[in-house]
Amino acid sequence: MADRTGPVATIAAATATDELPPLSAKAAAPDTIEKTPGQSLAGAVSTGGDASMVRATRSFRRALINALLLVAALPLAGWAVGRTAQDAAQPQRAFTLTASKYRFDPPRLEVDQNDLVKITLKSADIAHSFTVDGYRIAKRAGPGQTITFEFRADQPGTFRFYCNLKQDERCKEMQGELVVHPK
Ligand SMILES: [Cu+2]
Repeated sequence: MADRTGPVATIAAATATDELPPLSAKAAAPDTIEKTPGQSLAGAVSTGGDASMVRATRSFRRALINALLLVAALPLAGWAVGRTAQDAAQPQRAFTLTASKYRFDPPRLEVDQNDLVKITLKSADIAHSFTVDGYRIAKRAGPGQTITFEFRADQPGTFRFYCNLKQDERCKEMQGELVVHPK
């Protein structure tokens, strides 16, 4: 027994002492890293081979991206809720526009951006149209007819509206302004 425990104990002791130098070298390493700037620091970090360091960087990056996504998503969510509420609501701006030879009355419509605009267009005599190129709108009301249509005023700016019908030369003179105030 004593024969066996003896060598084992010595080996264990030897192993322990063998491991000491590397341990103390590692313990000294941080000092070395702090004292040596630049390249040797980068070398020490990469040869230090810290996979956990890389992992930490990745998870930090992921957390950062998540935070950014959240920040980006919040106003979007608010916008979506606001929009749904707006869509459900009744038209916010209603106008009755009379078109006659050769003018629109009233000649100026003012709304706020994102308003739902409802227009009732009455042709008092011959056929006329309400055309806004910027909004790709062209609605025709036949002679003596009244039509209704809606659109979302999503682009701010001042847009010319006019009658694009060719039946009467002077319809060209019919025009007005749609003013959409930015939000
Ligand atoms: Cu006209």
